[in-house]
Amino acid sequence: MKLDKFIRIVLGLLIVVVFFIATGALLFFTETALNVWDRLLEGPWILRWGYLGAMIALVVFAIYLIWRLLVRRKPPAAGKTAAGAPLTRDEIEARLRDAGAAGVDVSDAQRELQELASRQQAGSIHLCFFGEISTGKSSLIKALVPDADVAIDAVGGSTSDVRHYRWRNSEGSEILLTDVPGTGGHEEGLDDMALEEAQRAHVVLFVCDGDLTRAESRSVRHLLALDKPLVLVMNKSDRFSVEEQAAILQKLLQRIDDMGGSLERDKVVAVSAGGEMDVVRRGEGGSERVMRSQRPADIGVLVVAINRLLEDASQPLDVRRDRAVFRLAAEKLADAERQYRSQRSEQIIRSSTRKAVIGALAAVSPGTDIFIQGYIGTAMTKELCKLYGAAPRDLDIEEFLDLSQSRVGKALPLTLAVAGNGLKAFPGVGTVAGGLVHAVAYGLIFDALGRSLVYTLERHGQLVPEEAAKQFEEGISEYIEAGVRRVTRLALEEETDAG
Ligand SMILES: Nc1nc2c(ncn2[C@@H]2O[C@H](COP(=O)(O)OP(=O)(O)OP(=O)(O)O)[C@@H](O)[C@H]2O)c(=O)[nH]1
Ligand SMILES: [Mg+2]
Repeated sequence: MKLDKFIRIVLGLLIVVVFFIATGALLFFTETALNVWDRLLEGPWILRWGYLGAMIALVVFAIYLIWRLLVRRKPPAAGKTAAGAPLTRDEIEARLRDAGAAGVDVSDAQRELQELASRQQAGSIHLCFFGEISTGKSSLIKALVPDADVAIDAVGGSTSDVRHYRWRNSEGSEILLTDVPGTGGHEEGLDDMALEEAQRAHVVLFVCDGDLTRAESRSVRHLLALDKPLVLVMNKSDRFSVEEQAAILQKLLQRIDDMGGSLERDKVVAVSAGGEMDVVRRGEGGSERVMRSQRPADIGVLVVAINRLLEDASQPLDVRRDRAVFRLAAEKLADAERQYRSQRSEQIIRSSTRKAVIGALAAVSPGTDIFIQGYIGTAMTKELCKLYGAAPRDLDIEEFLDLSQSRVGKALPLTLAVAGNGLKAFPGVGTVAGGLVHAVAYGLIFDALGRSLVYTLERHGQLVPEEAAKQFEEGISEYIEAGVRRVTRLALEEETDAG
């Protein structure tokens, strides 16, 4: 109670003091301003207006500085088009130029555009047969182009690369049929190879041999999302009765509908590519011989569906194909950018960790704060943010480093222990000196700081100080365990260099 009253008296006195100071300041400034104004009135008009102009400029500059300091900057749009908006050639080329200038390896994405250019020049229509392994894609091509040397096998995975076959339809147009490896096999990379080729084609013939499996549904959904003109081909229909075939086709149409796609009835067809089968021939005297024989093919409806699609002028096949390739190039660019960022961030973290270790080795009485909140911490944070296209305010950087610093205290004993053990585990290190243990510990903390920052930048695309510091706190023991050998080796290198 007493204390409460005391505080109130002190506050009262404080208000009185502030009142006097404020009144004094007001009188002082008013007098000075009036004085200046009187003198300005006596002087030439140019001086008056120049003075006023300078005052306004100062106020505007001060407001600008405060705005920069306090108002959060929006993360840069970094060339992202609004979701769903189709990319144009100019957009993708501009992105490639920017990324290339920044040091990203854009060759994969560039190759897509070159391939597109050469296909545009050749002017042929590309049809890609796409589907799960062993559904009969190669057999369908063989049925369309009987002279072609197509690999067909009952054992899945008979097609392991991309091949193009020339087919002349009844109209006399030259069409390129693309055979790709079936998806869902075990060999790595083949699914991607097939999907990329499907994206490059004008039309995709999705081959299945019954109702869609879960994986097939996923592929079809993906192709529909890419706005690919599709024909759904149910092959091996010889295994089903006419009624069963009708039921399967109905089911397929229903599935496309459920996916939110639309496919006309004549774009879902049941065919039989034929394929090969073993036939047992009985010779004279009861001897049996197994012969390979060709099943008769029945692909008339497929040919009709293809011809209709190519004749349909409402389907701007070239425009849709180009767009799909631009999107594919953009995906490849995004992959290259991810890879570039991961390599560059590793370099940045390593070099900052090295500086922290060198600093700690040189320090007389080391303390983590001089590193984390000091020059090395700020420089690393800025560099990593810049790499991820984040433009944080200086205040955010400071806040992140402050918050992280307050978490270091708790983690330091553990870090020192891990550093000590790490050094002991290294062959050839004799008695472990305290300074070296500290240097490894600080290096580890830096390493963890950099990695947690990269983790949050990857997720948020900008520096959210609380998030990044939380990630640092939660992940520090894991990062330290993972980095101990690397950082210890680095510290030992530096120590030998220095010694
Ligand atoms: N019953 C029947 N079997 C077929 C038909 N078409 C193909 N087959 C058989 O299905 C098997 C696979 O045929 P492929 O043409 O190699 O299949 P694919 O889709 O190219 O296979 P991958 O290249 O491995 O993905 C072979 O044993 C063919 O004989 C058909 O219409 N009916
Ligand atoms: Mg094949």
